[in-house]
Amino acid sequence: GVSVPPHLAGSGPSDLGKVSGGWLGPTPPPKCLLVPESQRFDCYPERRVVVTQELCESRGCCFIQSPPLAEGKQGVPWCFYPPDFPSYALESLNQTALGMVGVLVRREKAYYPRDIEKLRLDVEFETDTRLHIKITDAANPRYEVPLDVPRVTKRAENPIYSLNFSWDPFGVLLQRKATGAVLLNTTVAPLIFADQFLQISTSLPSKFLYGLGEHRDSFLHSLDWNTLTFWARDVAPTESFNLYGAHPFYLLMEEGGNAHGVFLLNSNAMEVALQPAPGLTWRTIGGVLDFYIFLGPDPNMVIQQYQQVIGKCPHPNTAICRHLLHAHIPDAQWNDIDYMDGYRDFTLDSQKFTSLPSLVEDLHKHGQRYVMILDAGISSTSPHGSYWPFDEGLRRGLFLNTTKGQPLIGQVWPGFTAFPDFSNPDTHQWWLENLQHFYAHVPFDGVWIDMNEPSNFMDGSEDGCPPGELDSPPYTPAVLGDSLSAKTVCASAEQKASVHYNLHNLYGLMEAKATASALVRIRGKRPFLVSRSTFPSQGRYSGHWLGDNRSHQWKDMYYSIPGLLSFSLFGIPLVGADICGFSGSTSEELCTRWMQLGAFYPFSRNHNTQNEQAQDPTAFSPAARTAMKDVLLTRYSLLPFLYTLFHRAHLQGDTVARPLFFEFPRDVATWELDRQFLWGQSLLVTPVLEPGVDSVTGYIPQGTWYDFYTVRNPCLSPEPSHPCPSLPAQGSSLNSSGEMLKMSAPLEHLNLHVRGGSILPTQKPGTTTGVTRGNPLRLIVALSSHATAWGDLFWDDGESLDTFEKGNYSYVVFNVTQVGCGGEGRSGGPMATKVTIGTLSIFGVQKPPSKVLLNGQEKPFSYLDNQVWPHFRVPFAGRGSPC
Ligand SMILES: *[C@@H]1O[C@H](CO)[C@@H](O)[C@H](O)[C@H]1NC(C)=O
Ligand SMILES: *[C@@H]1O[C@H](CO)[C@@H](O)[C@H](O)[C@H]1NC(C)=O
Ligand SMILES: *[C@@H]1O[C@H](CO)[C@@H](O)[C@H](O)[C@H]1NC(C)=O
Ligand SMILES: *[C@@H]1O[C@H](CO)[C@@H](O)[C@H](O)[C@H]1NC(C)=O
Ligand SMILES: *[C@@H]1O[C@H](CO)[C@@H](O)[C@H](O)[C@H]1NC(C)=O
Ligand SMILES: *[C@@H]1O[C@H](CO)[C@@H](O)[C@H](O)[C@H]1NC(C)=O
Ligand SMILES: CC(=O)N[C@H]1CO[C@H](CO)[C@@H](O)[C@@H]1O
Repeated sequence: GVSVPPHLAGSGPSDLGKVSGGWLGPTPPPKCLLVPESQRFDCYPERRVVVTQELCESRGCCFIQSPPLAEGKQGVPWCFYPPDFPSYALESLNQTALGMVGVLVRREKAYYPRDIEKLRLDVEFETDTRLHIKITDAANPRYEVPLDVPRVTKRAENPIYSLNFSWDPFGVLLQRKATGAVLLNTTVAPLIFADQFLQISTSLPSKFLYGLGEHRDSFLHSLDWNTLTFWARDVAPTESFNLYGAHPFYLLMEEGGNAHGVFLLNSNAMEVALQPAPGLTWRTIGGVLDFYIFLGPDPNMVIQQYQQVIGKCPHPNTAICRHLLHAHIPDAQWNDIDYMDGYRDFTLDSQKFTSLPSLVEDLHKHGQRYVMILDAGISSTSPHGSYWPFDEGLRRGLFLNTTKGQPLIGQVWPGFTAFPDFSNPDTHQWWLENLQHFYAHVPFDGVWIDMNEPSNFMDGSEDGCPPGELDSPPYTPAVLGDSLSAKTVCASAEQKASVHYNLHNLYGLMEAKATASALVRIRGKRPFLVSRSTFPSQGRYSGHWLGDNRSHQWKDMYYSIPGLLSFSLFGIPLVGADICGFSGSTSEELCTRWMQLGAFYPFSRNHNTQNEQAQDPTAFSPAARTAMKDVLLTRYSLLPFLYTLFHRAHLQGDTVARPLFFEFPRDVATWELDRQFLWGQSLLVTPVLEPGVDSVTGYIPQGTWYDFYTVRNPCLSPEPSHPCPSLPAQGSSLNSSGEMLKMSAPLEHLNLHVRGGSILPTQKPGTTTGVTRGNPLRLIVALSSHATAWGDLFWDDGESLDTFEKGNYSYVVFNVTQVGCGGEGRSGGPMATKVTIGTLSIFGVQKPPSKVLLNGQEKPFSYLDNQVWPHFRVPFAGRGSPC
């Protein structure tokens, strides 16, 4: 049975003094003193109240005051759960086809209103590496996020985990069979499941925890009493605030290098409290507790398994290489809201932007693209008498309503605005029609959707928000502004699928879904879309830029790397920050360094605000301009490699920009690194992130690494010339035992290293992706210490829909062994003939070869400084040998 703590019997605000029976005064009860500080789970998380002994004891919790910390700092909670705090008990547990179903019963009320007495527990052993645990109200349906997770029909046969329950109090115990590591133990604190307060805590097997976005933080989160809040919010990225998107997913590294991930599928306002136990508490104010747990065992596999649930990104399109016009390497012109008439979506400023249609036509003639912004809010006032988007949206009833059934009016850039309800399928049709009308004038190639948290310059609406438990819930997570309606719409706003309270964090996802499908309908090609607000599964529809950061701060540039890596974990590989920063004025040094880093953002775009120092390459000195141009050309030369990484992301959920520990999970030294990252398995990027230096210290994991510039040098001339132009001296490869190295990094230089054992497909860069794509391939072979190397290439036309599904692509595997090298095309189709290998460079060859054969025929070659580059050019289709 449940043991009822004596101090709870008959407790109520009126008999506080009595029930405490000896609590008041200096000595807390022994059971409270028994709880070590790191294990104290917060019983009074309300941040706007300084908890007193009375308040704490009214909840039946232990109160031990510790010295106050600096303003805004959290520490050991003063009010925490005693070990015997009442929780649920597991009453029955029956087998089902996929797992188990159980009943949880609470016999003792907790302290939030509408405690749910009886819960249903569903456990599904979905795969050998994936477990699904759901806890919900046994009697009444509750809001659930409509994510179409592929159904599993067969119970996992040999799970690599074992699951046990504690019956009373109820708790989940999850272990990795191979190591016995306890991944979850939820008996560490009581389970609470009230209508608007759901809380579950667990111990963690280590302190190496990542994910939990969107936040501005180091990649590795601190577990030193750190609370992260999830509620989509428009604010300049700031440490410890809830930001634009919500991703309740974490990845954790276990001792020995295994990894697991946990995803809570819940869209309500939420927070996660981390503590040094190490422990974690999920606290959400609605929905259900719906967990997916991924057992890896390596971090790459965790992310792949996560994407089997939330979905993978679509096929890449060539838009992964966009750049601002005015740069010497224009690929795409973007427009912020300035192109609009009065900042109203789907309009054109008739003074300054009359020529936009012909500009776009001109861009297209030169193989360039045009991408414009759309804001979520639709102007509700029409200075010209009529404004179709609003008038028609109103007529069809497509906007968020107030509780009185009127469109909710807030304020954004155009002034008063209504907010489209993207949870309504009719809104998708109306959105498509709006885009079609605009496309008829301006044939855009992609869209970036902004202000879709949704952002509102007013709190709630022009009339505020009505009283009630949606806008003023019993518990409000630690959101910026202390209110759910801070700089957004009222939580009580009505939407087709539910109340905004449940849908807020899904707004950007639902808008992205509508926009991506409209783009496909209009253009018949792969959609190009980036969104500011995001939620799990967003990667299927859009990429993400990391918001509006500051041009004058070096730390903003650093934070873009943790941001990049976190979104890789979230299954949104198309991600990048505004290069050189958005607001504030940049400097030449910062902008040069940022261009170098930004050239390796999967989504690479320079974006500035108005009335600040220009920051495109032409705004700077010739030296800076050259450095910027060089690094952008380097990016373009790597397009085939990057494109192939995106293909693998689409196919199996691989990451593109990757933390070092994904490749070296057993090397603990890599677990904290977030000032460097990899492209795929094999290209290490070590940017300079501080002013006034000409060197950078970075970690070089164990193995052979080659300096990228020495590697590519002989191969970038238009035709291989013989003998090759002067080469840098030897020493371009290094064998690391896994160490921090100081590397030269003058302003014009970005450190890039190619991992031994890899083959990178590259191309001579052109001024646009289109021009680049027409050039023959140059294969860079970086031999391992065993003289082997491997690489692959995916190639198609870069924009048609479903090329992979239709088989209209080339996929070539390159494999170098000690006996020779070969390539194998795994599939064909008309695109296969388009791949031509122009140059091959083999790096790390210890002595000159006697001859080089191509399909049995001897070919001339050059050898210098451990590099061999045969001279030939071969159109490559299907099986055969390019070398
Ligand atoms: C488990 O089975 C028993 C006996 O058939 C039944 O009474 C109980 O309701 C079942 N519990 C659940 C959660 O289905
Ligand atoms: C969990 O249950 C399995 C059997 O399913 C058992 O082998 C294991 O020892 C149990 N673990 C714990 C911690 O009770
Ligand atoms: C789970 O946590 C409880 C409470 O802290 C503890 O007593 C128990 O030993 C833990 N179980 C395991 C298997 O770690
Ligand atoms: C909002 O109100 C309009 C009428 O003003 C109605 O047509 C529409 O269905 C309402 N939408 C929702 C989600 O209640
Ligand atoms: C295959 O791709 C090529 C290149 O874009 C295109 O011209 C052709 O129409 C495509 N064929 C099919 C069957 O889709
Ligand atoms: C490369 O070729 C060797 C020898 O044929 C083979 O053993 C190896 O599996 C191949 N590697 C890959 C990744 O295809
Ligand atoms: C500090 C700073 O520059 N903040 C700005 C960041 O960008 C937003 C726009 O989204 C501005 O409103 C902030 O003032």
